[in-house]
Amino acid sequence: MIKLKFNLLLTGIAVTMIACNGPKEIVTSVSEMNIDKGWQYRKANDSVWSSASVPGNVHTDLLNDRVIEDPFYRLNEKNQQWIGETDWEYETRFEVSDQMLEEQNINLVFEGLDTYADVYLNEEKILAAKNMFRTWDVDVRAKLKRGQNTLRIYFHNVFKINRPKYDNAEYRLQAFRNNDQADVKLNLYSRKAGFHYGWDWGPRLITAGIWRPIKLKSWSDFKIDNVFYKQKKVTTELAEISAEFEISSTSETTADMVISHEGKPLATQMVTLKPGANTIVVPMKIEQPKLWWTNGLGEQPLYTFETTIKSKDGATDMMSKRIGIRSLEIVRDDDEFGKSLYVKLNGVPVFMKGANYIPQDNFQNRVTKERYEHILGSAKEANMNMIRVWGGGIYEEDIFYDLCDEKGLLVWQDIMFACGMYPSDDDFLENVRNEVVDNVTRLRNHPSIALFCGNNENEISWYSWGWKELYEEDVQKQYEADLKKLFYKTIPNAIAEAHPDIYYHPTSPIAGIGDDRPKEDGDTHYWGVWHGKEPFKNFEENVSRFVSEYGFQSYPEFASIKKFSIKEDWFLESDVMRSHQRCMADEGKDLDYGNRLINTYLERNFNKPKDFENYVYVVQALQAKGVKIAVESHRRNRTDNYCMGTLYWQIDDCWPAASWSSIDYYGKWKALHYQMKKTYGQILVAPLEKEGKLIAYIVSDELNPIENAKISAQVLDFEGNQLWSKTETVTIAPNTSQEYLAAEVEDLLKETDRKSAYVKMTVSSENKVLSENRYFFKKDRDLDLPKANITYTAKPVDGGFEMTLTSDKLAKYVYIATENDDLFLSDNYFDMDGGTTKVIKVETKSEVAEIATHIKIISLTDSYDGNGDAVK
Ligand code: BMA
Repeated sequence: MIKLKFNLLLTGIAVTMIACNGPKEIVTSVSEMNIDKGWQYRKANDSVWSSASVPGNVHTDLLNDRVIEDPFYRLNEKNQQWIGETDWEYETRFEVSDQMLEEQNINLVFEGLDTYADVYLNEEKILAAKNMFRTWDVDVRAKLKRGQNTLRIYFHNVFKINRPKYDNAEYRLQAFRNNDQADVKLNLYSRKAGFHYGWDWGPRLITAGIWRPIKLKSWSDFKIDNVFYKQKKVTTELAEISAEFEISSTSETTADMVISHEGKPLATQMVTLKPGANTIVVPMKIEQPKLWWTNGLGEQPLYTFETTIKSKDGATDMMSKRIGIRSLEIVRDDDEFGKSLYVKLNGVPVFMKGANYIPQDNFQNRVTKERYEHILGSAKEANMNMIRVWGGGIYEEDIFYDLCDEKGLLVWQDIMFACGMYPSDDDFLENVRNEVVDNVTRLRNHPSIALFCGNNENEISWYSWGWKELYEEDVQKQYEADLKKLFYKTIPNAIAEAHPDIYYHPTSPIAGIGDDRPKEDGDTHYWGVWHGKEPFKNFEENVSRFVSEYGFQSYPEFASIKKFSIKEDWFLESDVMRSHQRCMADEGKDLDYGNRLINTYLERNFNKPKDFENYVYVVQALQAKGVKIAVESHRRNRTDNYCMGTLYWQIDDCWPAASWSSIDYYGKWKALHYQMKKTYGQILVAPLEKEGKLIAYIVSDELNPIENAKISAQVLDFEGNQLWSKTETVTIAPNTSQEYLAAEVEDLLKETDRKSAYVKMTVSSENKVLSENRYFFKKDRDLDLPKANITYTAKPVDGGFEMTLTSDKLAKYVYIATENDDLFLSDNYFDMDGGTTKVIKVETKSEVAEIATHIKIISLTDSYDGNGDAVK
């Protein structure tokens, strides 16, 4: 038997075991070789090969080769459509040693092929892959040669394969269309990320290639294939865990199995393995476990369990996995309002604050660890505790879930289906079943995984978007039966195979979708604001048990726009700006639909910005304003577990464009993200004007009461004079929302009027401000805002500098603009009361003097002069 160096299989990135005990010399009979070198690619059957990067895709290879230009720049995407309509080939050579050939098992494992790929080993076809989300594991022992072997992968263009399926179908399938490409429906037949075909925030770039690693795995004797640490019962006293292993063995053998944590054995068992697949269950008990909590409620302790299995004759394998110990339940109880949908973590109902997440790039190989760290770190920073991995993208990389585990972010994981009708023939169902088992097995040990959801909007689209009416009754019945097969049978059964106890949500939204289910049952997507042009105020009347989607668009800041466009593009109707705005109507014919929606709201709320640069600034303020109203309503309504979650659409972008995101493609926080950091705080003071009264609600996500807290309300004029004030000492009730202070608006405005004053509310405890909010009685457009003069001083501090801003008068949406990428501000787009100062921490490696040359500080009144023509 060949003994190779210890090859650690990890889900975690931090290896507790190694950190605690120092590197160990462990041998295992399983070896792994990455096939990532020497790759070449070519247009199918071309004579010339060029070098390729693996993992990667054909677009980034062509870009490296300078065959194409940056697809995100200006209109480049338009003339790159041929790439997706072409067949491509990839090839490499790798060496196989005599030693390896002596192993009893040798497999090639393809972790991600996009999408229809015929794989040839030494010119013999070994695989016809047809699902980018699956892992393909092929026994190649008999096909490998001593010395050099050739691996060639032929990628068929998806249209060629899908077209006959589409043409020969019994009935036509529908898909959400947001660009002018009718063939987007063809994609329903392939298991490939929906957004590759374009979405209402993303370009149409149909990739092909080896998008995840290829590994050659060899072993003799036995191999641990995977483990599931099933948490049977978790309390603060005891965690009862059943460690369930799948082990492949080549012969009948007995071995010692030891599971340890930080070098200390937790469970030891003698196991008897039979040839083939074995399931071994090891019960484990952990006394006084440190429980895993979501961001804001506690720590995220993670346990790395290391399992070693060793037979008498010295064969060894080991596996290391990191888990978090917690109990998690999705509560779906009938109650006085309908049927709940909330997370109970370690026995406590927890309100979910978060966002929807889309892939961070059209080209997955460009999403570095740093980019994951930035987006998920920003989610944590903005006090989120849940991220929804939306169904039109990808099952994310391991690093994504590792970071969610570390940051206390629960994951609402969609299965990859979105906004479409899908086929349900046996071959398709079997393909999906395998995809689901692969991915649930990969993800099930992460404490961050909260639930699996069958799809995004596949039912609402059928029942409420007019699709059902397109068909005769018999087809309607057939399709409804097909939909049930896929989302109520195949998928939940596949999930249960790998993770029997997790909650499965068949579709999002599940409530109010036009079928016969009640409105108050589970989650809703509320798009009355935006698509429905309803006023922001309507967010207040459209609160459901869990609002899993809603949002409002904005543009990236001007410095970001400059990166993908040139001066002549800087107006809304330019070809470039239109092309970077994908929210369209009438199958892509109405290019100005998205911008018109923005402008409808802009005109309702703000003065007309004087130029394009100010336009993008004001639109960010507009987005922040709208979503703030939504989140405050959702959080105010958490009393009695009525509304227990809010996930705005969307945290990130896959390319630079107008979209609903709170962080742009280049990683810059928009006004919305800064706003969410405040509005998602553990304590929120949320004012509401109702029936002549201004009411202060305090929402607390804390699990303990806060005694002796102070709530104060001040009426201020725009010069900073206090016209009225009231302070009360209160106990803030835990994990709920309550009304604490109420005043007649008439009394508040005795000495002033709605246009000239506002109410500032502050909640503090032990001299620490817990939440601060301002309530304006009129829309920004109708306020008598003075021109504010803002000055600043700066002093170097560790890691950057500190800016102290002073404003003589009320300044709204104070925006510190800079073109420097290496710069992160602790706050931006904030309000300043008249005659006050505010300190901002600026993280940067640059010198103050350098930044000072191009920093620009403006507030709302600088954005208009009455003659603006940016909004048309
Ligand atoms: C939701 C999402 C996406 C879409 C967004 C904005 O319904 O599920 O399909 O991008 O709306 O329109």
